[in-house]
Parts: sequence; C-alpha cells; structure tokens
Amino acid sequence: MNEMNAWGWQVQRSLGTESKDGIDGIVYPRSDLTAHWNVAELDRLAESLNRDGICVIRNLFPQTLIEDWAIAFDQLFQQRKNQAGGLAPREQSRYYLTLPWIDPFANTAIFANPVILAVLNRVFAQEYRLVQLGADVPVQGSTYQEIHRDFRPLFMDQFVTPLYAVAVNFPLVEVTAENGPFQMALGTHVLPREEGLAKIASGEIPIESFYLQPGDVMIRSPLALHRGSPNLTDRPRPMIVMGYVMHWLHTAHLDLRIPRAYYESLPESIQQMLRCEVVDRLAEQQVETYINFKY
Ligand SMILES: O=C(O)CCC(=O)C(=O)O
Ligand SMILES: [Fe+2]
Repeated sequence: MNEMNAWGWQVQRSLGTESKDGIDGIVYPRSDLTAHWNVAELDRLAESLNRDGICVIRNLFPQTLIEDWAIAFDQLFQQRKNQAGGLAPREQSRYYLTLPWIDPFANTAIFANPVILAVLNRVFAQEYRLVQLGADVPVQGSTYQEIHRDFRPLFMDQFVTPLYAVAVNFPLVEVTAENGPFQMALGTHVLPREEGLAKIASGEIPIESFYLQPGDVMIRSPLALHRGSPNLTDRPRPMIVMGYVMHWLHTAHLDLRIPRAYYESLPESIQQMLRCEVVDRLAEQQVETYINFKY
C-alpha cells in the first residue's frame, strides 16, 4: 500500500529505496524494511504513540553511525562546557545543548529517517516541521528532575487535542538503571496535569524507566509527564532530541541554523520540513537560548 504524506511523498515506496534523496542515506535493503517496519508495524507504533504518549523503535540506526555521533558529541560537549552559555542548565548536573548542522549530525538518514517520518505521517494530520536538534545530558551528580511536561497544552488542560508536537529521542550510549534512564508515565499526555501528577503520586500510574540500546529510538508526546533520573556513573548519558511540530505551531526559540551549502544540497521536500535559519557560516560559539523547559 502506498500512502501520500502532506508533501505528496510516496512514503511506503520511499521505505524500500536505497536512499530517497541520494544524500547521506542509510541503505535499507527492502527485505529488512518490509520485515521489520511493514505497514502493520508502523500502524502499531503510531497507535502506541497516540495511546500511551510514547513508542519505541528498536535498533533503527546502525551502531557505527551512533559511534560516530558519540565521538563527535564528546568533543562538542567538552568545548561547550568551557564556553560561557554553551550549555543550558536542566536542574542539578544536567544540561541541554544544540547540535551544529555539520557532519555527522546533519544527516537525512537521521532527521528525515523514513521509518520515523512514516510514524509522524500517521500521527500528524498536516505538514510538520523539524524545529530542534539537541541533546539532554545528565552527568554524575544529577538527581531526579521535577516531573514535568516540555510543552503547555494548546488551550487548557481539560481540552485534549491530537498530537501537535513530538520529541524524537535516541541515546548515544546504552541507557541502563545506573546512568539515568528517561522516565515517563504512560497515557498522561491526555490527562490534566494535576490529575496525572496525583495518579503518579498514588501509584495508580507508574513512572517507567526506558532502557535503550544505541540505535533504539523513542518518539513521545512532550505533554506526557516525565523526568530525567540520576546518572550514577562517571560517563555522561547523551540523549539526542529532535523536535517536530505541526506547521502552524511557533515555538519560542529557534536554534536551528543550517549552513547554506548543506541546505541547498537537500531535496525541496526535505527543505520544506526544516524551520531553520539558513546561514553562510555557523558561529564558532553557540549560546543556548532554550532555558524554560518545564511546564
Ligand atoms: O534527559 C532526560 O532524561 C530527560 C530530560 C528532560 O526531560 C528535560 O530536560 O526536559
Ligand atoms: Fe523534559
């Protein structure tokens, strides 16, 4: 079955081609895709995202790709630590940083991944935009974050809307009980905040840890109640976050800057998915502006 997304991409067909655009593509043999991420599986992922506020796609990205990201990330993190404003605080010993749109981070196989987009095409009724590429990093000494949502509801708590924004997360290291798993309470994206908090406090809805392997991806509603947990190890636990929103949602901060040469190399359909500032060159130093993060 072929399906058309809001830009007219033949989503199902693109899953089976080597690389939709010929740039940076991971080569997915058709047999792999149809075996693992067939229409029924993609439907199941979208269903759990709508119902639970989260779905986990196991083993989506190759290990080698995650290793390349991890090496580049470690360098970037060191550099940002030594620069005023280079990291945004996220409570105790926990940081947020924006990734630069350069190799290996600028990669259509990641930010325009056909499997991720096939899930997004199922949950978003209209076009959506990528507005964020960053990382959440708890380090040794981090504590439980306050339970929170990353966005406010569109109108009021009592008015439940379809998903209008999602966070796509993937770790650069294995996430274990020791290094601070992301924790979330299923189904709380459709509850008023106070009701969700009360159900978590009473134990009616557990707050669950998400243990992930490098290559695993989770897609979640930023309205689901969640928190970071303590990283007890001496190694940072970077969790990449890509934020996608419906085309009409304007978020307060815009930190997506893309070098012109890279932007111009992308197919128009992918350019349209990016809400970004196209720049002649990236600034040497990035000051984080995404400071208010919990609602
Ligand atoms: O990294 C984590 O585990 C969660 C971080 C988080 O939810 C946030 O900072 O908004
Ligand atoms: Fe959060």
